[in-house]
Amino acid sequence: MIDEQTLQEARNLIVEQKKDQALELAEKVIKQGGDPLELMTRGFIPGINDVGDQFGRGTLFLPELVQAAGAMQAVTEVVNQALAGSAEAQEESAPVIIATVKGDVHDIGKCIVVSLLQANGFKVHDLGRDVDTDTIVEKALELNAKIIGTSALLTTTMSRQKDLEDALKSAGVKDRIRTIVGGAPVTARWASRIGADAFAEDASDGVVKMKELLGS
Ligand code: B1M
Repeated sequence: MIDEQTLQEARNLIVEQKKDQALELAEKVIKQGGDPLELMTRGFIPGINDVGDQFGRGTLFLPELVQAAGAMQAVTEVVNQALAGSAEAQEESAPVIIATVKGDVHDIGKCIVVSLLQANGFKVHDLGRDVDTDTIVEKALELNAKIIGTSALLTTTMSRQKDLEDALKSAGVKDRIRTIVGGAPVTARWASRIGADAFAEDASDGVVKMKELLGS
């Protein structure tokens, strides 16, 4: 368990956009044997969520949001490297495709999901961010993927997840490729409304749901 004071410090450093200090803290905690995922979920993520809330209320502006995102991205890389270090041998299973949907450049959460999946032995093909539906489907077919996971952070880009369901149906492969959706505005209700096979609340839930989907 990481102590509350350290978690609070991690949170504050993101809110205050102190990238170098946030990096130092991440490296120190991981070196001391702290759980990188706990540092992320109980420290840095609440920090960036706080930034998002302030941005939404108009008490913090785009340049600060960008700075805070830069700090968040830097610590995410350190955390992801630590997660990758603990990765088990990758399974010889069919690969999983992950992407942030077209029109959306938010990829911090998606990258955490990818790292945690890899740490759990999944063979992941990360297509990146701002990826159009056709590319996702083409890649899934080319790699014979069993699961496609998409992330959407904007209410305006969530509809791309529905487009993907439609595209899989049109290609006649909806029954053999499972889909999982995630991202801050995405809910279980949305997943069921668009016909996605699963919804994941966070990265750990993503791993659980992927395992369930592969087993079904
Ligand atoms: Co933007 N942004 N942003 N932003 N941004 C939000 C999403 C917003 C809610 C902020 C706000 O207003 N309160 C708002 C959206 C409002 C809406 O849609 N109604 C918003 C806006 C408006 C915008 C711009 C339009 C701002 C502008 O330019 N005027 C613009 C849009 C750009 C675009 O995409 N076209 C924009 C830009 C940016 C930055 C580039 C500055 C930066 C992103 C940098 C990057 O990602 N490389 C940024 C950031 C950082 C945020 C907030 C503050 C934080 C997002 C984040 O990284 N969270 C965000 C506010 C918020 O979400 N609270 C906000 C931490 C991350 C770990 O969580 O991504 O939710 P998250 O991922 C979680 C889970 O959701 C889940 O697991 C992850 C780990 O726990 N998950 C999955 C996610 N995907 C999954 C997939 C899965 C499974 C689980 O399986 C496939």
